[in-house]
Amino acid sequence: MTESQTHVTEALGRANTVLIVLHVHPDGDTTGSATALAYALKWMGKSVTLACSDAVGSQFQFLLGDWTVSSWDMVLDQRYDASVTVDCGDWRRVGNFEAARNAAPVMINIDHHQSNSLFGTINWVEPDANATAVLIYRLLQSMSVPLTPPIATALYCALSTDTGSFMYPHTIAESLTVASELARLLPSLRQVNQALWAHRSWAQTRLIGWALSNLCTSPSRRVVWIAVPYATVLAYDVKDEDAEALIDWLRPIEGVAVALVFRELSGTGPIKVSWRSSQTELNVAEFARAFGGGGHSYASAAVLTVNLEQAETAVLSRLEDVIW
Ligand SMILES: [Mn+2]
Repeated sequence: MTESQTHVTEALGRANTVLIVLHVHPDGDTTGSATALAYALKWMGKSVTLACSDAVGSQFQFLLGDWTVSSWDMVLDQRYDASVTVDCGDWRRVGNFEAARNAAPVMINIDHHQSNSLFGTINWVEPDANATAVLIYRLLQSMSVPLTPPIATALYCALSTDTGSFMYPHTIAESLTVASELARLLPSLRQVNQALWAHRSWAQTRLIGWALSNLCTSPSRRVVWIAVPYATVLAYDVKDEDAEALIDWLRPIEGVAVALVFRELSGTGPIKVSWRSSQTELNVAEFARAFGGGGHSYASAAVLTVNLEQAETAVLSRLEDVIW
């Protein structure tokens, strides 16, 4: 057990009331990690509240089990013994950092992003872990919390989604070992895998079709990207999570080293830029950091307050110097 994990265990042991914070635009990892930790702390006799600035999407609702997630205004007047952020790479991902810091004297930051800015009072960050869920799994094991089916479901789904069903290039063998332990405890592995991977809406399918027919590439075809205007999002009537999945169709293209998606988040900007790298020597977290974002060496994102064209020019020109 690392020293940071010990600090987390001690701080959680002392707390009777805990606020668990999911990151903005919650994904499978933050939702599953938060839920599993909530069940564990409840089993330990603690009072637990979950908070997030955005609603958990329909795709990940089933992970929440008995839990509901409060919006920030619902918890603003409350005080807790400790707050825990799960899978938040920096303070902006917390959604309402001010509120989270004021909510408790201790802020525990549990995460696996290499670019984590260590904003907590206790920071447990392990970039080698494939998902924050792996850290929660280790934490629960060390605290001898029984892995009930809802906990196993939450952690398995978190790990499965953060590794692209264990197929992303950074997936390590430990993740499959953890997944195998968790899978044993699931009521139905088939059902969980179906819910996560064997389902795509018509809206998303049409958006993917549009994106693949409008791809842009650098002369060497080592860089590939798509720019999605807000009008297109409206025309295809797609949800945020539908558009998020686009990049997974770009990264595996033959010979591609870097894939990018530029997406207008509303009619007047800002622009979300997502990077994916299939080569270990190309650390896309550094590119994202140059634009105020962050992430992993293989997957990163930033939000730019410029228009779509300006975002493309600024981001792509940095890549032109390195690979084109
Ligand atoms: Mn994660």
